[in-house]
Amino acid sequence: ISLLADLKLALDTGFLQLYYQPKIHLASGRVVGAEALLRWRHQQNYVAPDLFISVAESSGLIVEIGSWVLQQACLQSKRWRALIDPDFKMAINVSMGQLQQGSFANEVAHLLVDLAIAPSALEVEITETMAMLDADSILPDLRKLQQMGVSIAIDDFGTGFSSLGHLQNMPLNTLKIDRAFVQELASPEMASNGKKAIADTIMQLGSNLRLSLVAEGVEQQTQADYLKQAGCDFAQGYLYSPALPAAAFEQWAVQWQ
Ligand code: G
Ligand code: G
Ligand code: MN
Ligand code: NA
Repeated sequence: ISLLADLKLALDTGFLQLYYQPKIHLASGRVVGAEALLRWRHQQNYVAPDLFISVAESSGLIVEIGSWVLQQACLQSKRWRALIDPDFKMAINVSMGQLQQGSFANEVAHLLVDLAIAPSALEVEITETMAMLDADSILPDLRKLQQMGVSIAIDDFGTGFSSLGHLQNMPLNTLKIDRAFVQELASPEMASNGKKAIADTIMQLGSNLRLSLVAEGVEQQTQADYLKQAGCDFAQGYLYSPALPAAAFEQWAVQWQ
């Protein structure tokens, strides 16, 4: 049996799961959201997301998987608005293949109405590469999403090739600073470190463009301290928690607050 056939079966039989990694508001220390991350348990083991997501993308199955992710993540966000924070926001990762269908924004709109969920409960993460390589085919959907109140974030920012002029024309709410630039913020050599300069520059850019800033891959308190004083709004990483199944996330959030 091929990996693709197994993946289809996993989607149909409930072996795909969403895990949730908390997002912390640095100024208040509160849990204000999460990123939903797919996990596939296959014959007792977890398959690496990068592997099965690329299989899903090249086969087109990502469209169906993406619809399932969207619905699960929205339902969870609604629940956590009641249970954890009234402004809770859930971020989902969206692949090019989903946006190129041209019907993603409509799908989101219908789902939010059907489930009675506020658009501000959802954030859509696209990669910098997607945004730059194929902007024309995805911009109309991104504009619709933003107009209805869904946030748009650029993931892994700093690793792609952004044209700044282009960035300014995109419907955007959030920049997620790639963990490569966050990791060295705590090193002793950081004053002379080029990666720190890039992190600082991204934060300056985000602030000038009035975007909110999320740092990914925060593992040490010294990194969080630096990010907070530099004006970064939110942080995500192993310092707080890895991605967790829904029940474990709830337990974590209750004892965190
Ligand atoms: O936890 P981590 O190894 O899960 O994630 C690996 C990569 O898989 C990340 O780049 C993330 O963006 C991607 N990914 C995780 N969940 C999803 C999903 O639901 N949809 C898409 N398109 N990508 C995802
Ligand atoms: O969508 P994105 O490419 O940002 O996916 C997040 C990835 O980063 C996932 O694979 C997740 O498991 C991983 N991750 C989350 N927090 C940390 C962290 O603090 N350190 C490292 N090294 N990886 C992390
Ligand atoms: Mn992401
Ligand atoms: Na990322």
